[in-house]
Amino acid sequence: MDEINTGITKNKHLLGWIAECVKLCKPERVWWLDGSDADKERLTEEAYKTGDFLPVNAEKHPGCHLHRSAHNDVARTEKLTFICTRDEGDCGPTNNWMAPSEAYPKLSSILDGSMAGRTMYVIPFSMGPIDSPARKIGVEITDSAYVALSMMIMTRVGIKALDALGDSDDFTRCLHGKADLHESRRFICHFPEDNAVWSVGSGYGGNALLGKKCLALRLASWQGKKEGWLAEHMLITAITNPAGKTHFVAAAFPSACGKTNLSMLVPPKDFAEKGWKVQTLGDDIAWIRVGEDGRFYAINPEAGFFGVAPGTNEKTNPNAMKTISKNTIFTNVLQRDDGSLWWEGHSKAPEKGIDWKGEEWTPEKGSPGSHPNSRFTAPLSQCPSLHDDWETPKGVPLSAIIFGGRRAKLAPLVFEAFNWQHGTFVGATMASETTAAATGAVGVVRRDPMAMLPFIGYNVGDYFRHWLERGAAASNAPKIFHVNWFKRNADGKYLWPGYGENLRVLKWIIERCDGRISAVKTPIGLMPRKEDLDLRGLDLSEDAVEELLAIDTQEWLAEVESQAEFLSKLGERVPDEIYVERGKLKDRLMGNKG
Ligand code: SAT
Ligand code: MN
Repeated sequence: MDEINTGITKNKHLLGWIAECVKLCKPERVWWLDGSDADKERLTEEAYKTGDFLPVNAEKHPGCHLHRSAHNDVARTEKLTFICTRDEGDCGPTNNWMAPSEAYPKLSSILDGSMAGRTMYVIPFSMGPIDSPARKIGVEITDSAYVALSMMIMTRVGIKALDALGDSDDFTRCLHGKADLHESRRFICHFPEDNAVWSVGSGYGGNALLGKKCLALRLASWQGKKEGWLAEHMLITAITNPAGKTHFVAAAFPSACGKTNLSMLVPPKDFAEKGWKVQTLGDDIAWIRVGEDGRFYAINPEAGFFGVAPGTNEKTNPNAMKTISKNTIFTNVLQRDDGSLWWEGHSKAPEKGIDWKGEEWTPEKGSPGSHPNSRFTAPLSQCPSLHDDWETPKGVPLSAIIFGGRRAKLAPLVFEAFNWQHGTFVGATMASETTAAATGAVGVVRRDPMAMLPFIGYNVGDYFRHWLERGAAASNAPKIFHVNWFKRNADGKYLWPGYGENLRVLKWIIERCDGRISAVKTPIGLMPRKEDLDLRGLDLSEDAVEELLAIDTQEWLAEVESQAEFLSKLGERVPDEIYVERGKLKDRLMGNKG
């Protein structure tokens, strides 16, 4: 059998596992990624041969490539995602469970011979800076050149990861095969007890770039529970005030709710003039440990952005536009006649083009030209707003954790939790309208604890317990807040302008962290008064501000009932503290002292 870059490791655990996978998948060739530029170039050529990459206008998009996925393979498929623990109780009610004894044979039979005539790429990678004590090594096997090249952007790949691994057996075994991409043969299976992920039948990001959601959230959350840290679906950003003081904050929003935009926020003009600065450290995942000083320290385990293209433009996110101006893989966007790329919300629609399905498109066609979950994959290092400490081994200290979602009603613009336990309850019961990042109905309100519903790799009750314990272990835990940029008025119009203006809310948040501004106690938490928010220069009516900060007691009482219904489905491991907080919220709403 043909082999490329053999001999780059002597690690017998790794060699033994690769030999097993070769025996099962029967590829024509094995290609070990060494992570060099030359390797990347050869692999890119290969991706053009296999059709994984399509050429784009190289003047407008230097170093960029277009990928079109199978039409049935455009988002994460949560229904086909499984946690395979020996005991079903450890998986818990929010995940699909499959016994390992069922999963291994089932996926083996699909993978058996599935790489015949194809290349098996072996990708050693690190999640987290190589020199960080928090980093984890994985090795992904895949038969997709698109996946291999995406991993080279999203993670730290090659010899450096192998060197970090040395002779150790401590790496995540990530086996990915496209097989025939048929949904009836698509499974994304996690084996936390074996530190392994097997994924078949999909080439889509979250299903196939196994370092991302599979390793860095589902398996990492399990490992974090055992080792005393948190793996969270959070962006990390740095906010510096005119006095030069920087606060790092992490924020958890569900997929496609603006984490990338918030992490790259550009301050409104008057804020920028005064010296406010926002810098980016990550847009999707944070690994958080309690430091010796009792603060929470966060690293971004990723090295790239896998962001939603539609809606991204010079106004909504100029930093993202610069980040993706070169060396970027675009998936399922539209191609104009001149080979340049376009998506809904990019700019004026072209008169015609080739849509994400590879078909001729005109605006009159009535279907989107780019898929609503079309994506860009770009290196973090290209982000103009990148913070200098983005790779600092011990991570950055967090002042605040922010939860948020899309809610047309109910949740006000911002509130602060009374304390860690209350904040954990706020995160545990948060809800959001669904988006195109996962298959299924869009726009339906669903509970999404800590924006982690699809990513908690173990029993959700144990996860809440872990949150409570981590907070208790930190003498200086961050303050917890909840935001909602998406509240609408009776006519269905957004009340808040969003984007750069969100800094006005972040300003209140960090002033709270500094103890420099007061808040009013309301039944749901601590809130700014109208005059506490810096809204100068913003064209917002008094009524709108009032609506944004309003709390409708009847709606909230209904919310508390709906929270109870949700919690009742989560099983016996939900800590009492969560129920206690719910009871207190209800009492406060009913006018009792909380
Ligand atoms: O799951 S992905 O990482 O592909 C995108 C998302 O849903 O956040
Ligand atoms: Mn995400």
